[in-house]
Amino acid sequence: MDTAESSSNLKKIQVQRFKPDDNPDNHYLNEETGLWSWLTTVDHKKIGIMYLASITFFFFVGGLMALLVRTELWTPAKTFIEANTYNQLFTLHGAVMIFLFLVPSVPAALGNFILPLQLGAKDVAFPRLNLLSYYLYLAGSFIAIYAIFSGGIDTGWTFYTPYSSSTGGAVTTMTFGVFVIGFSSILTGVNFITTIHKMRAPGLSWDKLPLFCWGLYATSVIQILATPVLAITLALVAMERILGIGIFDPALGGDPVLYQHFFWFYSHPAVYIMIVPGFGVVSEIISTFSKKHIFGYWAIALSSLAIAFIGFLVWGHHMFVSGQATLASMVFSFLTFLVGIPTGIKMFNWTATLYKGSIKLASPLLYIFGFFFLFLVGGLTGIVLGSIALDVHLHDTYYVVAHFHFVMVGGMVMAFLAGLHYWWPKITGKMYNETMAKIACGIIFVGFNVTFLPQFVMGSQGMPRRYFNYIEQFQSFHQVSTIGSYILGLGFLMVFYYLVKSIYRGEQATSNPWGSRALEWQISTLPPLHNFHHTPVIVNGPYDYHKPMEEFQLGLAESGNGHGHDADLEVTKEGEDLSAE
Ligand code: HEM
Ligand SMILES: [Cu+2]
Repeated sequence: MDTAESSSNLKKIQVQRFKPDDNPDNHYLNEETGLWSWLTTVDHKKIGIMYLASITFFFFVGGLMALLVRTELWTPAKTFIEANTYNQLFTLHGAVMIFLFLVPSVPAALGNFILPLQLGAKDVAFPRLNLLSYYLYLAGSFIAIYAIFSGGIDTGWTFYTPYSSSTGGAVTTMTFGVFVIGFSSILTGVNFITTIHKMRAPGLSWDKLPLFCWGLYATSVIQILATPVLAITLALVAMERILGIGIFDPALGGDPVLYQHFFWFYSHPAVYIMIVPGFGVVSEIISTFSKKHIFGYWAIALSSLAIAFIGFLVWGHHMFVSGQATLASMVFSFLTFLVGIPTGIKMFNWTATLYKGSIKLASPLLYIFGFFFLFLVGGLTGIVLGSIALDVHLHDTYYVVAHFHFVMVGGMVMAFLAGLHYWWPKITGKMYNETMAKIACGIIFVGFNVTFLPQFVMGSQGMPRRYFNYIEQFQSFHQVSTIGSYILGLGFLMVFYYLVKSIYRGEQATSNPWGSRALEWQISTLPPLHNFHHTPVIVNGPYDYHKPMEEFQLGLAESGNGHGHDADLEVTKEGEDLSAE
């Protein structure tokens, strides 16, 4: 066939093709067993799974708090909890969802598992640092949970001063927890950047790098540059509280607007920590399920970096009504609109990839379609909020709440679920119930819209966020929203149910159930402990669907030792003698 002919044109790399075994006896789950082997593992796959278990736990903790908040809002006055408890609940909901769930969700959980597999590496660059990151995350999370029981916090997840400098409760403990988690995030960023630079298999040039890796790369840059600012800011708040140094509190001679600058200098880029890796997941899934080369590879890869860069220049759009100079507001507003350009480029390229593809509407793609619709609404309402005149009216209303939930839940959580379904067979070796997955996706989509669409309406009519009481005019909106949140909760529970069930009862997954060309699907399921039996040599790109499948079965480097960049290897066709150098 012309398979061999086309690959023999590439004179540089020697390749022998072999099919991955579908059910090998030794894999990463049975080579080391027992609790201790998990707790001390430096295997990126197991660390990824530990993150996955942890974020799932915190997702349901945060979700429970959200349901309590929504239930309390059933009536305009007190329904069943005290106002103070209510303030603590929405604060913890926000803090848990952002710092304990969303920031580590795709990068630390899915990224850890998939990144080295996509690079053809046997692990991340610093495996022990990776384990340390996990324990820092866990330690920070426990400190944050401890804060709940030692007084609670009611400042909102933004910890705005001067309130956070003076209110009682466990603000210092909580900020310390977030500080520790911040280090986990920074170290993961360092690890991933080094891994992508240094651990790519021979032949895996930058133009063959999967777009998920590009997404993680852009995210890591933000994590390294922005997180330290948050850490210092929270340390300053703690110093103000403990030592009475006047930094942000006007009563002590400080400036509260300074706090807002510091906070949003991290937290706007942080929203991209939460969404850019999701973009990477979208690209992988779209290409796999439309069996087409991704349209505009470089446009998608570079727009992630562009978003990461512009994301550093727009923080002032959170401060249009904080007494910021009008000129500064205008500049921030203009720069905010610019974010729409690289994001629009991505949307265009994804749509163009689907166009005339042979689309298979499996559950991961269904979640991606949910992402498309919801993220589009989230992004466009962001442009609305970025217009100064409109934001003066909408600031701190339910419109903002709806906007960022469309982005964070409709965008990132949907992308996360899509990625989880997509890579689930590789991670667990099992197939979940596809019908249930489709139904759950539908329930989540409907529940989400019922919850958050009414919030745009009430917000634009003036319903403020974070209020315990409200005027009766808004009651029906709030009630619809509350019902929606139960539907949404049901959908998430269902996902949890069938995924966990699949581990025990699911059908055995083959090594490449989606027929993907990407490297992580070319190894056996479950992956071996060190991922690749031999160093793979990358000849084709991860989206080369125009080439026959046989070309994608793993090649092995002639003298691979797991680190090698053997430059002068030659290409041979299937079965040819490898020893002929
Ligand atoms: C990409 C992921 C995004 C996430 C995760 C996100 C998240 C958030 C969050 C959490 C807030 C609320 C801040 C608060 O507590 O007051 C917010 C507000 C805001 N977002 Fe986004 N956002 C994203 C994208 C965008 C985009 C694309 C734009 C504009 C192009 C945008 C513009 C704004 C503006 C102007 C506000 C301030 C609204 C106000 O305070 O009145 N956001 N966003
Ligand atoms: Cu922002």
